[in-house]
Amino acid sequence: MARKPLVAGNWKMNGNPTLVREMGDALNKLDTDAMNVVVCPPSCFLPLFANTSFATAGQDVSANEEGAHTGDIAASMLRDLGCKYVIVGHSERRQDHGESSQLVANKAKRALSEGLVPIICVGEPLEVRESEKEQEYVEQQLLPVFETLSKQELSQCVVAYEPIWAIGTGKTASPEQAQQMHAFIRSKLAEQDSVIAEGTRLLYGGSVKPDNARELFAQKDIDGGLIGGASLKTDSFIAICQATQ
Ligand code: G2H
Repeated sequence: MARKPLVAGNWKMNGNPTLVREMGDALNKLDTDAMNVVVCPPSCFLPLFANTSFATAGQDVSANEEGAHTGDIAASMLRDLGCKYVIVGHSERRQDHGESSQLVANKAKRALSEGLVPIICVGEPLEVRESEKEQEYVEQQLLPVFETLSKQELSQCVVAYEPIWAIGTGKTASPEQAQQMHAFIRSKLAEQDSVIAEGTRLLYGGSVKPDNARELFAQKDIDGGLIGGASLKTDSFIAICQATQ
């Protein structure tokens, strides 16, 4: 089954209305038929992205439907702001906010219930990679997702593998290291359902740049990228989107 490439730009806590305008103008000129392009700005900028030919995403979502949860944002609110996707379980959320893999799975379920596609992030820290336990670590992160989502829900998800040691460090996983983990994640999905495994888009994230994107995206099980720093400049983000072709 052919999987359509997906490139998502995670602005993290960066950007301003000028970047919204520049990125919107540049991406609207991009031929997005052959790939899905997603911009994940801070949620306060989402209303500024109107009438775009690309999709937008939240960077996080509450596992709750509504109510007394100061600072959180509901899936229904992201949907009403035009989002199609939402990132859940980014390592910075797991680290800075103590998010467990069960909470991440609950967030994914809530997002799906409002029609959003969750981009579920997994990835190991350096010490785990050095002790060669990265597959066990990622499997543990995925288990609550498998236990919490129905197969129908799982089939709607995107999974992003982001080794923590490669995030914002300039160190990228080699294409072979990345492919190996992506193939492992796909094999774990296949244990749930082989059709879902074939259809699920798996993104690589961690210091993706225009000069390493093409080789990473050429790997059999890598269907695109979750891009941080390099998504903050129109030229580099567009070059990375084009590297999927
Ligand atoms: C990983 C990635 C985007 P960067 O966090 O999610 O960031 O490309 O800056 O390593």
